Amino acid sequence: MKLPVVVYPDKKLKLISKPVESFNADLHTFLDNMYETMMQSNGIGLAAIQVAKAERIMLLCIPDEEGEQNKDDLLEIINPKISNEQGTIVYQEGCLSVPSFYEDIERYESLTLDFQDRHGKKISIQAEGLLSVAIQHEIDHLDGKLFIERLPYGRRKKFEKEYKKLLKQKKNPASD
Ligand code: Y12
Ligand code: CO
Repeated sequence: MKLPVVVYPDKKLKLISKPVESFNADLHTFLDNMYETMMQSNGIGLAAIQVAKAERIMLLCIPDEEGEQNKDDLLEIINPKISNEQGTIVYQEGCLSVPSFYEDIERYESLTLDFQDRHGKKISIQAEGLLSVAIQHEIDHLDGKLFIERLPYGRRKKFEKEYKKLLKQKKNPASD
């Protein structure tokens, strides 16, 4: 089932998500629904708060060299912790909760991610490049932070002005 995506400036996106304690059938159904929502929305990453659940859950499905997303590459990440952050990378980020906006954001180039899978099993991976960027973007969601909050003052102001205009157009398309 595709779930509705929470869109900025909804205040839910500012909530700090809580750790998952039960790795039960309800969690598995929720993860399956998140996957459908992400894929049907053309996303490569989705955090639970983006579908209104304030729990430390995120999905990532990074495209391969041909740009295809394969279910074998799906990462279901629960209660993540990052460490060993190194280097910097600038990547143009987008977010399903901030539709139509893409901005260059600086992140760590590589990191170690420790998390639990849908059964509660502990997993550790090394990430670099786009995977590292996407992990940091989604962990920000779990901490109530959006990528636009990482923009310098001037770019953030410009974003707010353009976004307001876009929301107005969406509300009243006849006014353009
Ligand atoms: C780099 C890139 C992305 C992330 C985090 C995950 N972000 C996304 O998955 C964003 C997806 C997205 C999809 C959109 O829809 C289409 O392209 C059809 C989209 O388009 C519109 O809103 C109109 C915007 C974003 C981290 C790092
Ligand atoms: Co996002």
